[in-house]
Amino acid sequence: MSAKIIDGKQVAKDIREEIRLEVEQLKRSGVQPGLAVVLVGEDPASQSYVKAKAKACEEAGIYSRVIRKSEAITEQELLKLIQELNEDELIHGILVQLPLPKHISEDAVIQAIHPEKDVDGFHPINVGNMVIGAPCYLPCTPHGIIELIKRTGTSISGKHAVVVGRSNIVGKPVSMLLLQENATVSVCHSRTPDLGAITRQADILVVAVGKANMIGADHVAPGAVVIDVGVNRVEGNKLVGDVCFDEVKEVASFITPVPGGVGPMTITMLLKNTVEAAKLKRIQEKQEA
Ligand code: NAP
Ligand code: L37
Repeated sequence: MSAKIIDGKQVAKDIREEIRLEVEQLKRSGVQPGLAVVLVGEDPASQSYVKAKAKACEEAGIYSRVIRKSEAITEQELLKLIQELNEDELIHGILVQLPLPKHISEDAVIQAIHPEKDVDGFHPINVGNMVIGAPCYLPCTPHGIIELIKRTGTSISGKHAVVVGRSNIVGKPVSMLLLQENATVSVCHSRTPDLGAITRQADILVVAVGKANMIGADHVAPGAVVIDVGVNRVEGNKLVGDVCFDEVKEVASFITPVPGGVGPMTITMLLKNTVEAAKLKRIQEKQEA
């Protein structure tokens, strides 16, 4: 049996059209959602993601401001920039593209972003609210993953979800969201001794490691839903995921491709959070008036 391919690009397109209509309506009521994206240094992958984020904003009618800073910027200067963006009336969402250069503390920078403008959902207040199931900005990639799983028609409740990777950006938060959806969740990482023994138990397998083709057909149970978060450049500048797509698609029931799977959803959820931030501010202003 060959798996159904989850077309993240198409799902993202559909949701972005809904967002575009919502932005049109907001603009008519006098508010244009605005996003600031801060990019430090010259990392080619980050540059391409930031470009894609700005383009997606433009297509949705969201005001976007990309602020590029040299690798040489000090932590103090970056914190000052964030303070200015916190106070900027045109900006509802602030995203600092990670990773940052080693001399800058990512924690300090994330904590400097006002939680109400933290559309990445990385501020400890948003992370804490996510964990207790309170209202918050959900981190973009994990939120996109849940949306993709739901759109396959798979019910998450009661399933065994296995997540490979435990980063703060993907592995940990997606594990929490799957738990909130009533999955039984296992989280694997580099110290997991027999990875295959765990991943073969998965009804839903989410892989976020960053190692090309590390998950083969022998890691996957027949009929599993497989979400490949990895984005790896291999020889000839080809883009591949963490999952051997050609092999695993013969075993899984659903699988996301790379490119065209999770990536486009990450950007879509960012747009969604930015619109939420603008709506929230408008509500606050109405209450104050
Ligand atoms: P990360 O911070 O490098 O974390 C990688 C995780 O994988 C770590 O938890 C690590 O374990 C674990 N790991 C490493 N080797 C392993 C092994 N052999 N077996 C099991 N686990 C292993 O990466 P990340 O930021 O989560 O990103 C992961 C991948 O997703 C990257 O390719 C990245 O480019 C991609 N990504 C894609 C999107 C998207 O929108 N498509 C968004 C974000 C990231 P330890 O904790 O023990 O070190
Ligand atoms: N929100 N996301 C947020 N904040 C960060 O600090 N680092 C980071 C982050 N990660 C991120 O932006 N990842 C990401 C990865 C892939 C895409 C977008 C964002 C993406 O669009 N991928 C396309 C292919 C892109 C390409 O051709 O290079 C895809 O189809 O997968």
